[in-house]
Amino acid sequence: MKRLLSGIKPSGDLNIGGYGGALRQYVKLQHDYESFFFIPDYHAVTVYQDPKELHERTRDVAALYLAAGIDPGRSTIFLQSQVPAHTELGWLLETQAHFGELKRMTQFKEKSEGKDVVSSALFTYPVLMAADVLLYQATHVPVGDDQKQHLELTRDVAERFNKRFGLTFTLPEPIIQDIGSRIMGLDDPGKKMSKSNPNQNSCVLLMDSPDDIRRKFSKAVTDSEGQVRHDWEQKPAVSNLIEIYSVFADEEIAVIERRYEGQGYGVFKKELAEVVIQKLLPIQDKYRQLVDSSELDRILIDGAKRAADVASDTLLAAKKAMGFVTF
Ligand code: ATP
Ligand code: LTN
Repeated sequence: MKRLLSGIKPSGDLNIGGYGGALRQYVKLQHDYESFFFIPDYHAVTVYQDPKELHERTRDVAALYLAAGIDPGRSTIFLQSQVPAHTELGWLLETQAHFGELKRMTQFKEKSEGKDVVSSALFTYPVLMAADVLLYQATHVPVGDDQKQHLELTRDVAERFNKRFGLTFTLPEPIIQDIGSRIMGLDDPGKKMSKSNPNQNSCVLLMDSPDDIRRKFSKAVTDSEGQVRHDWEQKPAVSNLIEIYSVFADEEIAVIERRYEGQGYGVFKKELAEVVIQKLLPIQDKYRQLVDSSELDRILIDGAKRAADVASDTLLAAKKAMGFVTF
């Protein structure tokens, strides 16, 4: 049986990077896998989150999962903090993860750079992520390119555990798509479009108004060549915009290049904005209907129960394998 697990942190307003790298894939893949989509709220608090904002954003992400097309009848949707097995297995796995390998994690290096104080949870973050995945015996994990290293660590920790204590965990494979797995900032194609980037013009949010989306794309950096051509080496900014177009229109890069041949960046950027707006408007409408509904609560409560059933079996197996007294 193929099983999928993935999640988006409620650490900021969801942007089109998270949509292209993760959410869009979730919606497609749920038809081919038994799927678990969760909200890693415990991961979000590895850096400070205002309590009121965390509360709101957690509901926002859940509502956006549904609005984008995740079907709660087919897939299990839940909050990490509602299933205590995550932190319990996280602790057990910390005994198998090495200090040195955690120190090499690029996300930790990036997020801790230049900070006077860094939480120890930010450091052990990838081990909790390993627990998220391994608890469900996930065979596949759809993620953006930046999470590849964390999944390699997940596999290493699982392998180490299995060797030492007997076969307990399934080794998961990442699913990283060719196009859309690394959407870059509109102001700087050298930096990943990120929820945590303070520059407002750098990212388009899923809940941005049509006018904001038009303004942000019209300000996006390009180059002086004037040709809509995909070439990451020579033309990273334009290539990024073409990839966003491809993700939102569900069209091949070559088709887009041909359509805008000889047209310059002005027309291309305008039409790109419209493609994104057309995709987002229905998602935004559904989000508004769902975000404060009791239906959302019901889906999350039900999802946590279903998730806990699966997770508690794996946790028990891991505890037994390690020699804990269990009843
Ligand atoms: P933060 O910036 O707060 O760390 P994030 O956006 O990097 O947040 P998540 O929201 O948890 O982190 O990411 C959810 C998923 O979206 C992950 O699989 C991640 O790889 C993917 N993702 C995030 N940003 C991008 C991006 N710019 N391009 C493609 N995929 C992305
Ligand atoms: N680390 C991921 C979020 C995350 C995740 C997971 C993704 C936490 N646990 C399990 C996939 C599977 C991030 O920073 N985007």
